[in-house]
Amino acid sequence: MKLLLPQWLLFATAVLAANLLRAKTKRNEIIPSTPFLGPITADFTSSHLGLDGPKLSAVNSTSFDWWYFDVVSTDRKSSLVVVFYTALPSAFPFLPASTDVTTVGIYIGFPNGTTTSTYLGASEAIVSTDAQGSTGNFVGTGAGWAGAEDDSVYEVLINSPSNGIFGSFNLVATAPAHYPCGPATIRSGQNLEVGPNIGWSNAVPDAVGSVALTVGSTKLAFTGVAYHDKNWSNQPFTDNVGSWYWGHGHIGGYSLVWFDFLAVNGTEYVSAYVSKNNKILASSCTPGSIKVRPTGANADYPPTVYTGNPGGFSILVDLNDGGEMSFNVSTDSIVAGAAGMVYTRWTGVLNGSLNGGKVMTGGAAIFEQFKLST
Ligand SMILES: *[C@@H]1O[C@H](CO)[C@@H](O)[C@H](O)[C@H]1NC(C)=O
Ligand SMILES: *[C@@H]1O[C@H](CO)[C@@H](O)[C@H](O)[C@H]1NC(C)=O
Ligand SMILES: *[C@@H]1O[C@H](CO)[C@@H](O)[C@H](O)[C@H]1NC(C)=O
Ligand SMILES: *[C@@H]1O[C@H](CO)[C@@H](O)[C@H](O)[C@H]1NC(C)=O
Ligand SMILES: *[C@@H]1O[C@H](CO)[C@@H](O)[C@H](O)[C@H]1NC(C)=O
Ligand SMILES: CC(=O)N[C@H]1CO[C@H](CO)[C@@H](O)[C@@H]1O
Repeated sequence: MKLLLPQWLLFATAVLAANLLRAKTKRNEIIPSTPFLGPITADFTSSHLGLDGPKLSAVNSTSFDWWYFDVVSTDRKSSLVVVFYTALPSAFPFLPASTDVTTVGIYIGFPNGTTTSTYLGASEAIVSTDAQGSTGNFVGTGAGWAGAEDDSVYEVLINSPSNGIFGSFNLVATAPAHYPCGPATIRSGQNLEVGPNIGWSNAVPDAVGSVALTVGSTKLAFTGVAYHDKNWSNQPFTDNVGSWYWGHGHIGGYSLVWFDFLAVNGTEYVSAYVSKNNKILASSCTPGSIKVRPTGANADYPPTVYTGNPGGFSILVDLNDGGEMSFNVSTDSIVAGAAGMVYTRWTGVLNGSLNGGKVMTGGAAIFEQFKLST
């Protein structure tokens, strides 16, 4: 029997169903600027929703959760990194001394080589999760972000009169989201630990980024290779990280994200990601699926706190179809860092080659190294 329902009723039912689903997928969380006193829990398992949402039940003084956005200009001369931290220095020691859990970090690389870092303390953070995307307001800083529910576009806004920083940073995704061990779409129940107790989800592995900022009397406007992810843990960062190499870049239509790290006991953990034309070619945490090693000067592996900064990195990635990609990146400009070079972030040139074929040159990358072992 055929049910004959008026068009308007069908439409109304569809709208109602969509709204019910929305109400279910939308969640608001308020993260105070003071730490929670007591034990918290971290979410290390994916569900079909909430990829970019808060991952801690609350933030205490030994846990962290943050949202990271970056972009390097196509000519690699300018860069911008904005991190929305919910963490104290007792959990992530590379933060400036502060008693605020909710802090925005703004790191700017100007075309003349000058770099600046600015930290803004928020009175609280309000983060709402909508399906796989999120939107955050770090109250009182004038800074926040807004993301689409499918992670396809993000916008970071800064309006900080006290620091003279105003403007926007837009990201239009060109590569599908992923978790440490696979595409974000495949299934729920994936392990979100990129290494023991270090959670990672990568909502935007690659994007076209557009920056329009005013910093004091300087106008900084550029487009480039952009990215957004988040990290979290229920334990202090240095309890679990011996060293790590992380970075992302774009070359010849390929989007690359690398992660290769050593736990404090020396065990290596990796995550490989390559996509092209919005199609994932590699997304794996299988040991050996990616190998990142320092090159040039100070290419000692494993690195220690005493090792100088390397000249670059070589990155070998196994593709799902059995092929292999080789990339080299050079440490051209330091855009952020901590004393003693235990932490350094660079921008540089990315070259790449598929199955030993013609070398594609002149890509842009932004990448970092932590080396905390003695
Ligand atoms: C924070 O939570 C973790 C995980 O439950 C717990 O081990 C730790 O002791 C807590 N830290 C503080 C300072 O209460
Ligand atoms: C580089 O550019 C920044 C931003 O415009 C400016 O503040 C700084 O003075 C410049 N530095 C030099 C050495 O010209
Ligand atoms: C290092 O720690 C991890 C996680 O606790 C464990 O699985 C691994 O076996 C340890 N490796 C060594 C060499 O002790
Ligand atoms: C990339 O290729 C260019 C052109 O061949 C070369 O000059 C440069 O050194 C290469 N950079 C890296 C990181 O391999
Ligand atoms: C990377 O550098 C290595 C060592 O110099 C070289 O063998 C390889 O061909 C390079 N690959 C690319 C894509 O530049
Ligand atoms: C893989 C990973 O953990 N990535 C992020 C973790 O935090 C650092 C520091 O903010 C970011 O640079 C990484 O993108």
